[in-house]
Amino acid sequence: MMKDECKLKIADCKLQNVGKTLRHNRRQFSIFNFQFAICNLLLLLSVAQAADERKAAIPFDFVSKFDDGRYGRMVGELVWKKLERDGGFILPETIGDVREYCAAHKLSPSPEMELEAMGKIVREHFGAQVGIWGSVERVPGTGEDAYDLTIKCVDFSDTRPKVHYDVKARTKTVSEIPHLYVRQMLDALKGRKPGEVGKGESPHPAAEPSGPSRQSGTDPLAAAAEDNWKNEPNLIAGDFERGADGVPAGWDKTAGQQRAPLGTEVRWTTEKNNPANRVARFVLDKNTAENAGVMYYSDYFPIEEGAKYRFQCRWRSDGPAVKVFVKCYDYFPDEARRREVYRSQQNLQGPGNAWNTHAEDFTPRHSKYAPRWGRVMLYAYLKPGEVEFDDVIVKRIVPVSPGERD
Ligand SMILES: [Ca+2]
Repeated sequence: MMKDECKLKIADCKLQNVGKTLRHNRRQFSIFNFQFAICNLLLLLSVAQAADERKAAIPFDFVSKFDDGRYGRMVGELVWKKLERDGGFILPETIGDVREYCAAHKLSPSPEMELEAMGKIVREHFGAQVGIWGSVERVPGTGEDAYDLTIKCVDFSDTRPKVHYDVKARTKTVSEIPHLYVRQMLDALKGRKPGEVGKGESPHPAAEPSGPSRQSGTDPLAAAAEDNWKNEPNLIAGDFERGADGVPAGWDKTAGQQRAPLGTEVRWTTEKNNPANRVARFVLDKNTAENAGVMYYSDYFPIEEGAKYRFQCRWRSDGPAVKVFVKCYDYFPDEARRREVYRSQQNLQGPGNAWNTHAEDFTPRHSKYAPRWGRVMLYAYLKPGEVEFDDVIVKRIVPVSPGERD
């Protein structure tokens, strides 16, 4: 009985491996059904490989100790995307599959690992031939663009591994990672001369935007920022759904220049014509609109200097002009208080009497002080009328390095 269980486990393992190989070959073998899969494991493996002579390549998350692997995952993702666009290799469906498998089997590929051990991971665990791995660490005390980068790309098809690329470098700008080193690595792997254009590559890579942007289609780092935008927690309570005593959770008890209690210039109430949704409503008379306007603050939330954040909100105005300030503060012990050292001023534009969505990125910085907390100030002025705000979001979309931390 024990023996049978053991055999069953081994068979199960093999099946899982075949499943993995099949996934690698999904485009060619999507028509294979389970019935066929169980008929002969070995035959299937050889058929699959004979039908597709491309090698299987596994990009791993890069090590980045400085931020618990966040940046390393972005670089791994970047390599995966470039490989996919470049074509020519069988790839895991997502790098997330590689990540999960490594976590489940306690595998942590790093540049320090012996090639033999790495080959075992690539060949035996993933049934693949080529492994791409490395590390990316921020250089403390230098500008935000300096990283110590190690990239290794090795083909383990034969008993003697073939090293296609093994480079250690310190970057001058972040864009060198995709546009210089990952590109060189791909050229080396594909046996291209440097500068020969790969499939899906821009012939003028230097002209591509280097930083994350909302047009993430061409830049894998930007795509990682968009993933963070989806998955990171909101730093403020922005939906105005919860609260007590007429004050929404996560926001000030008072509003406006006179710091008046909520209920007049700013009201925590339901959306007009939609009692199921709660919003923050500003009500401006002519005098207030033409003078100080009305401002309303969120609570403080922690921020890190040098990280990139995205602010977003929905708003609707029947007259007043609308701005948002994300103000960031350092602590001044001599004054025993926080003081504003950075602000992102955002001018919201859109048709009147309609819900608009505004989104804008910002990176808190100060040459001398360290912005540590942020808070959102919603602001309306210029013309009398009413403004509703809802779904305010602030998320960190690109992490910061410890080189800039205290
Ligand atoms: Ca709401």
